[in-house]
Amino acid sequence: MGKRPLLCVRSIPVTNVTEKSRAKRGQSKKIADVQVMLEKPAMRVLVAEDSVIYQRLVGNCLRDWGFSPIMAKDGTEAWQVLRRPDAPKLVLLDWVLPGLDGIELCRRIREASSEGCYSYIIVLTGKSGQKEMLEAMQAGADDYIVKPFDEPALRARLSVGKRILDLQEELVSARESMRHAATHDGLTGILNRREVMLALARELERAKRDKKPVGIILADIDHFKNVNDTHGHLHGDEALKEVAHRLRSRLRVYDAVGRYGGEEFLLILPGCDLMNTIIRADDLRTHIACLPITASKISSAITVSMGVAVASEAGGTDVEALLGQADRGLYLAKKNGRNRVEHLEDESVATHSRSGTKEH
Ligand code: GH3
Ligand code: MG
Ligand code: MG
Ligand code: MG
Repeated sequence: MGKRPLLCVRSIPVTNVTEKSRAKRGQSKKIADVQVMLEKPAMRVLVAEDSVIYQRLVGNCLRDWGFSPIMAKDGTEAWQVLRRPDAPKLVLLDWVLPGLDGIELCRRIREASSEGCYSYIIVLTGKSGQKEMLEAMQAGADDYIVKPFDEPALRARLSVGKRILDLQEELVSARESMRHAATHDGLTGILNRREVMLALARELERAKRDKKPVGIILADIDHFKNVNDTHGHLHGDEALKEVAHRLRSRLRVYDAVGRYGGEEFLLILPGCDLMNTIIRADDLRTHIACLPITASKISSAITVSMGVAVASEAGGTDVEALLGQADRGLYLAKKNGRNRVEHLEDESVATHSRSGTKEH
């Protein structure tokens, strides 16, 4: 295999066109812009290399092959880049480097690697012995190439690394989608029942520890059967999505909302005492009732009834007792005319309530 001269001016191949080179070839900017948007960004490669000659040689090769090189001239600089959250995953390490050497970098990368975050390491070195190769692989390298290298060989090994990293990215995103599907409601996108119950149990534990209250709201759409019967199930689905959206839009980051049942929602408001919980529930109720829900050219006026309950800062309230209290509040809200918020102290008749303008 013929060796290329160490330093040369390279032409940019068609597979790695930049906006500038496209313009040079007379393509219209508009088409180029669209293509740039569709192309996946070039994979970034960290190159730890102290020789200026090899830095330029490897850098030029990588750019020609559609990669985006990030150069580090010593081991310390390389490690700084690798510790960033957006560090390149494909890594090309010289062995002998000022500061940390390539083998130490391999060890550190492997020690620091977390789940779903694999780096593919190629050691590119002048050391040609089998013993050294074994040492590098045992330190965590995935591949080993001896300098001076053949370009096609380096390109081939880089494409293997890229293929493995692309595959890993697909697996991670498939796992994330599965995790999301298992914890979220498919229709509304909010937490599913199991997950919102787990969130509630967690919040109660935390509140007990921090001696803070937790408010909950059980919200149920009024006469939802009528909505389905009058406008069809598809409109009903859209209404459910919109109610979930309106509920979610008013939450703070540490609040949670989940689909508790068919047309019932559970909201968790950490740190909210009874008065705050009632005020926030009434704000949500108004936010849903104030504008009709429109989907597929059909508009329907949707209201919700709500029962609230609060686990006090003294602790000792369990999930079941809290939900039972909110459920009794909800029952009372329905009984008292719907589109309203109720809180029922114990099982007595003492109530706090807020209601909308119209009764149903
Ligand atoms: P109330 O004010 O007493 O709560 O009356 P309601 O009609 O809302 O209550 P009911 O329990 O009689 O009916 C609930 C309805 O919610 C019936 C059911 O078909 C509908 N529902 C539950 N889940 C879904 C869903 O995912 N999509 C649609 N479109 N409807 C649903
Ligand atoms: Mg070196
Ligand atoms: Mg219901
Ligand atoms: Mg209902």
